[in-house]
Amino acid sequence: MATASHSKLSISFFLCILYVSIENTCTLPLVINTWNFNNATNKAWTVLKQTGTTAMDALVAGCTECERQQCDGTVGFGGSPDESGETTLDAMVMDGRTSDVGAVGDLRQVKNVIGVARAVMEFTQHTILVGKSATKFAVEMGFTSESLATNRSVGIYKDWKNNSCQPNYRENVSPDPKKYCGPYKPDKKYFKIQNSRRDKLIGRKNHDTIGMLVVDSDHNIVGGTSTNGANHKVPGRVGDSPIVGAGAYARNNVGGAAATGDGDIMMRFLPSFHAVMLLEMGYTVEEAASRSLKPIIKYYPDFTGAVIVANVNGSYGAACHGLSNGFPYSVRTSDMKEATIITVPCI
Ligand code: SD4
Repeated sequence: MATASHSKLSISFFLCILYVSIENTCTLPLVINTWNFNNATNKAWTVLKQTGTTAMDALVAGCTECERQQCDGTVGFGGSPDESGETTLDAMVMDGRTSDVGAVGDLRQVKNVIGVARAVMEFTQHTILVGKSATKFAVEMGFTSESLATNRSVGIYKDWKNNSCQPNYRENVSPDPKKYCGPYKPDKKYFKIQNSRRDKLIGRKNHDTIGMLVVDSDHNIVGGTSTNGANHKVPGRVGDSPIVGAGAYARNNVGGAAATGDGDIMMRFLPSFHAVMLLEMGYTVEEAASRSLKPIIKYYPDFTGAVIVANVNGSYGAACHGLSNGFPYSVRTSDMKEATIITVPCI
């Protein structure tokens, strides 16, 4: 009898350990974001704890902090100049209560891109605005128009020009974009037999978006992203970050997800939407995160990227692919005094 209950105890102890090791669960509220951007996490947390604020206020404040601090040089102004040397920005916000979304792509000359994304949600019936017209909208809404260039972005651009415009996102054009700068023309001799992006242009060092999820004490969830996209992109390029379901997704009663990495590849698979659908089907946050990357890996085995996932009850996790040192994300819950960085190994 004693032995039976002892083994029962050890089995449940084992199951508990197993559960803890695959699923982090916290007391709400919860703020979680990609990479080790813990100042953004703490900022969102502080705003969330003030009276009269919403999860959306917290998310926008957290991502704005990252834009101001130019997190890793890949969020905010002064990073990732395009082929013409200009920094352009992408961002989105999504409210899980209503499925309301605001997004902006290829935004020029306005620093607070996540603020503009929120303005698209709050002051229009549209979902996404892009390019110079988005700048005009932003100025109408009270944002300042100013140059996003810095000494750093000018230096990155000059080095790239001096290096024969390498690395380079063009393909199937003349002159050979692997050797020469443009202008380019289509190469008529070319027949496409493989999917694009056979070269690894996106890695840990040139690409980091902040993707954030906030779950308030009433289980409301919001998600959002902010980035300056890909270094040396073709002007006009919009990445995955402002695309709903790709950059981020949030649905009340279920959960949310946000992605970072090679957006040109990742947006083809809507990993954030996919992860939330997997949560809805009953998968754990960890399973939803890793399963959402599986179709991408199947078609693009060399892609680099990661996804964070949270459900509305406070479980959270992440998965990554192609990052040799794993993927760090930052989280803060009621059980923590400060934002905590957790690193997951890649699948
Ligand atoms: C993009 N996904 O524009 C973004 C950049 C990024 O980690 O996430 N980097 O492709």
